Amino acid sequence: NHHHSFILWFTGLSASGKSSIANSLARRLFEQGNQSFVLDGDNIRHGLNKDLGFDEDSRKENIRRIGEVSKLFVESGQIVLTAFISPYKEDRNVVRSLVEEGEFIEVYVKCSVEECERRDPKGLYEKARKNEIKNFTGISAPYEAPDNPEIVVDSEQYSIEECTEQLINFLVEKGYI
Ligand code: GGZ
Repeated sequence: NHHHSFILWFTGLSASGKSSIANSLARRLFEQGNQSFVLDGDNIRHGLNKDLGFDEDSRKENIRRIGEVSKLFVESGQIVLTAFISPYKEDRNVVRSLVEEGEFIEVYVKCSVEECERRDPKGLYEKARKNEIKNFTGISAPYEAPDNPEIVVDSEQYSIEECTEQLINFLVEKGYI
């Protein structure tokens, strides 16, 4: 069962390192001759999904659209890396069911709320604590960790480079690249 196009679906809290790891992995893949494309808040929430907020229904619709776009990428023969919190199991499983078996690789970027809050690169956790941002994942909105992700990278314990290396090893071992 050999796949050349697939979705690497990163899920995890804000500031867990999803985008950094996805972008670092995309660079590594490129160096090895594998074209890929990263979808994240920068190119999706500021464009296609700029009409969506962060209430439960909006997040669901955010993930649904990203899933459909990712499916198109897979159909066009690409490797797509998505970096969204995607806090609901059900919504991630909907995306999983859109593509063929083996084409959806769930990557859980594991990092505690405490550590994400310590990092707080954009000051969002601080604002969430003061209730200046409502429905903030990990503070005032839920995050449902995956039960059976294809791979877990522990970004609390390991660096971006180490997590990237673990993902490359996974992809090689499973015959994806
Ligand atoms: C969570 C929020 C919120 C709320 C704004 N909750 O660290 P960031 O800034 O760059 O990443 C977060 C991003 C989350 O968007 P996603 O599309 O990944 O979320 S979801 O999959 O749940 O739809 C954060 C910022 O947007 N942000 N408000 N209330 N993150």
